[in-house]
Amino acid sequence: MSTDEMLQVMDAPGKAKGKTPDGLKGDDLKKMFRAMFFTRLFDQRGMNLQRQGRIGFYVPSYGQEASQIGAGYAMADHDILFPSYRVVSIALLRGVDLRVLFNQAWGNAADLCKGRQMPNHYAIPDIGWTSISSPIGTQITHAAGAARAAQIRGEPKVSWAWFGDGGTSSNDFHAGMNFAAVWKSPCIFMCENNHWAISVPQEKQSASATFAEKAVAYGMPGIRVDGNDVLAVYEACKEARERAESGGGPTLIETVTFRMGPHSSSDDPSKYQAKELFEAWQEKDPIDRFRAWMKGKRLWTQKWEDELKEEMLAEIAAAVESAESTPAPEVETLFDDVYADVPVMLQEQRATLLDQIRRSGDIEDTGGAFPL
Ligand SMILES: Cc1ncc(C[n+]2csc(CCOP(=O)(O)OP(=O)(O)O)c2C)c(N)n1
Ligand SMILES: [Mg+2]
Repeated sequence: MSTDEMLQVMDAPGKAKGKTPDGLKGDDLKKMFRAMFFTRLFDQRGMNLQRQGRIGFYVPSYGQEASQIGAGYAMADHDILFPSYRVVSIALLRGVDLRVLFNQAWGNAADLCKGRQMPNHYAIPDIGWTSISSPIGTQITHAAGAARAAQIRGEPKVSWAWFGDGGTSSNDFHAGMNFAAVWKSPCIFMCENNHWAISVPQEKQSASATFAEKAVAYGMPGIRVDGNDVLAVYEACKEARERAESGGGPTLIETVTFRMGPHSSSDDPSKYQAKELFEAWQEKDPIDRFRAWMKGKRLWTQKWEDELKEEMLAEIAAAVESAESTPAPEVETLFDDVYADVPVMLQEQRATLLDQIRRSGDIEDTGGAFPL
């Protein structure tokens, strides 16, 4: 397939265009739908919590559920993940306890990141999920390095990096793509082309006709896939993973999708995005398309979805309650984990801070939303 064609299994309304990818049974398809649907509900709750002033920041992935779950379903449990801040879906697909995710949103004492990362910047070692890197594109080189390390050690792991259309403008995109291609390392580069880098449209980001074609110059396959078609994304990713595992080297996959929401809870796309554009993409909502396809195969009923929704909302509510009622980390933990022996200067700062808290009762809560 050339890099300007687009792989599709479903057509836009959700009718079959190609055949169902090999190896996917009814249960697999239901699990994929479940994870996409769960992600939408989780994101809605995350945004609401931010609007209610209960968490400081949230990044939704509205519209990108198929682009992510198609990849998530193609990966092995032992693979190494370098997601972006816009990916929570794969944690949901992998059955991560929701308290892990909401503890992170609150940055409370039970948070695996100990309250030191922005919300949505998860680190989940149990599933090979490395800490989210905020500077755009940096996870691309991390993934290429981890893939090379796995190759040297002879481990059958594949490394996956997620980044956006904007991420392809970073230095790290060049360095990571080049490095992985030269060494033929087992790395899959998932470029989620959601058409926006905050308010910068895709056409102001790159002069290439497609993002997939950038792969050609590095010497690796570039696949362009309908990112709102979960089966097409799965097919492309499964093939890329087989290639990576068998020594065939890296692949760049461009999933053509759309950010059907704000960049983050601090953004308002109505300031820069035409309403018509959003409406046109709403017609291609990946969950609606997959639902229609599943219905055609008699794998979906309204009753099943209603039951799923009830069960998921209850699970979310319980995790929110648990995270919100867990206290913040002790202030002195701020000084832990960097040095085995805390240097004198930091010991002094810690003493000053604790003294201030003793005298004033607490530290000042600066509150407010994050800027990005
Ligand atoms: C090096 C760097 N520059 C700028 C930013 C601010 N920033 C945060 S997200 C973002 C847009 C990224 O767009 P894209 O890569 O398309 O990913 P998307 O947010 O659309 O998923 C920018 C510019 C940053 N985090 N890091
Ligand atoms: Mg983008």
